Amino acid sequence: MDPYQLYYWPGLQGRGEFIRLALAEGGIDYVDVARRPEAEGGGVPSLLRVMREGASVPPLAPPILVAGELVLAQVANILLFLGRRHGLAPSDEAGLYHANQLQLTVADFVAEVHDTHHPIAMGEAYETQQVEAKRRAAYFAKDRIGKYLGYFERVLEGRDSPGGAYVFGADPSYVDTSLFQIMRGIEYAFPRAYARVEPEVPRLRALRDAIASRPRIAAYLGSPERLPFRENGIFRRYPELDEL
Ligand SMILES: N[C@@H](CCC(=O)N[C@@H](CS)C(=O)NCC(=O)O)C(=O)O
Repeated sequence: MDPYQLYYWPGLQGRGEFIRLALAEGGIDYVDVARRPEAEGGGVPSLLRVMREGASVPPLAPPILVAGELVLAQVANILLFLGRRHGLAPSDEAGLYHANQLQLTVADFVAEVHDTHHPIAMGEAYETQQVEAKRRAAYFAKDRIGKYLGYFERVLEGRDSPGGAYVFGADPSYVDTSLFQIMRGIEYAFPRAYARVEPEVPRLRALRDAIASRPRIAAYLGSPERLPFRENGIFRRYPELDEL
């Protein structure tokens, strides 16, 4: 089978990173198409092309995964597909739906993080909506980081078992790689707010560290494909939004 094709805005981690991390953990072959040069069929034009004409059910927005004839969008949906196919999700029905439930909760969190710097218009610069962003971010930093991370900590607490470093036991799933990403991301974007929550989430911290030291993840994190967090993605560090 041809390698999967991932399409995502080039030059940033963004939501594409949740897919890249799962692909890395699974040792799954893929081409990050829009990161290739335009002259080789990559770049933004390749992404726009697959959105316009690539699918029986067209995607609204990236990330997009092409698997043969199948064109899939929505992070949680793509991960469900990869998780089932590549052993990155529980194999029983309840486990699979629970993985999806948790990933959808990650997606809700990601949307809230995004809205701290773009509360009004996603297509306009942060600087044009800074007043609203400050208000939105103050609420997010005060209430929402603790609520979401506290929730994921409770999920892990309920699953405490001698053999289980990960959400579903001894083997990591795509939910674990996603939790790794939000832990790293929130610490980057909201270091002060995160510092207040950190003591309350020991299991999440242990999970983050366990994922970081997985051999394939460690190799990916040390590779040029792992772009740094910066002020063009979901997790942005604007100190004025991280005031307590
Ligand atoms: N819920 C979707 C959100 C997709 C999304 O918002 N993608 C962003 C990039 S991270 C985008 O390009 N949005 C364009 C738009 O919504 O107009 C997912 O999880 O995949």
